Amino acid sequence: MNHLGTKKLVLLVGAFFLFSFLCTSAAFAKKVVIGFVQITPEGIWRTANTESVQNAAKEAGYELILKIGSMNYSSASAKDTLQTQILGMKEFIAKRVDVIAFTPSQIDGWEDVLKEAKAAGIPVINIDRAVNISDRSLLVTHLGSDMIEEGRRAGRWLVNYLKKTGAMDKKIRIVQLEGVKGSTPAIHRAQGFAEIIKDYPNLQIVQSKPADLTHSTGQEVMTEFLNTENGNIDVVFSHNDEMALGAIEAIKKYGKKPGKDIIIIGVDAVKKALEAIVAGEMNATIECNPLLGPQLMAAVKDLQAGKEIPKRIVTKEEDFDQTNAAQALPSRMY
Ligand code: GYE
Repeated sequence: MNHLGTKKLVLLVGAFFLFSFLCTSAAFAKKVVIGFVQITPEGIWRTANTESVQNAAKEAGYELILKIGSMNYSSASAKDTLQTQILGMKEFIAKRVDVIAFTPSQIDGWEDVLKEAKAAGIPVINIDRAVNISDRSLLVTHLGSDMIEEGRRAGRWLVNYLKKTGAMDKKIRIVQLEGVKGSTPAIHRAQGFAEIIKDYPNLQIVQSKPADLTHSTGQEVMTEFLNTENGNIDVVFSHNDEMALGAIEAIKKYGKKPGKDIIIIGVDAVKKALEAIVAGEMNATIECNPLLGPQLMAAVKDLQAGKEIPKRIVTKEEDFDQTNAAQALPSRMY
């Protein structure tokens, strides 16, 4: 080969390598697309959760398509919300997104659509609320809180508090503000709480009803409880802080002192609940961390890299009361 021929060959090989480098480099690589089936926002927690997922996707350089359940999320519209969510997942399957992330509005009813996703070869990550399915291979992983344990933590907190304040020899009348009917937080938190208090016959749940995880319904249902029980209530166990904050208003309107006349326990540990604890109007909140975005994106990254992912990733959480709420307040983002 003469000198010119060698030069041409070097150039050609160089161009080939440059081309293949560009094709695999970030600039030319196809963006990973994540379809996220979310629940209609019911309060501060959900908004913080959605934003965490959106921000983390942006940071990771992934495209995120968001589908929310329906316009209104309540026990009355639970079936519709579930149907809208399932349709959202079907759309993602038809679109052939790279990964589907979802949080179920209802615990049951997911097996068929998850089978469709599996058949289409689309990996599905369940975040936040767990689902009831018989075939765990339909999910890559479940990332989120252990909500049965959250219920137990609330029960344990109450038992310790009653022991500490010397009230354990009395009959304790508890009312429960439940989450949306058929939803994981409602089912699991009630289950965990009941498991703990069953060992103490003086602790009795006298009223329990869904208040749909919202502030306004929490207030409404608490007013109803106060009226039917003639104010004779010692403890409110609320499946989230939003409803607990609504209950605080109902108790004040009824003429009683929340946090003093009636013990109030919530779940989530949102800023407003920590403030209510510091103000002495609420007694405890069981943290449920909504900031799942970074962990979700880390799982997607591992998935893309073909790494093994644990079938269950449980988020780390704390309990807050008078002893530590003020300390946590300045860094609470939501
Ligand atoms: O506790 C509540 C929201 O699914 C864990 O949903 C979440 C719950 C959270 O309505 O505030």
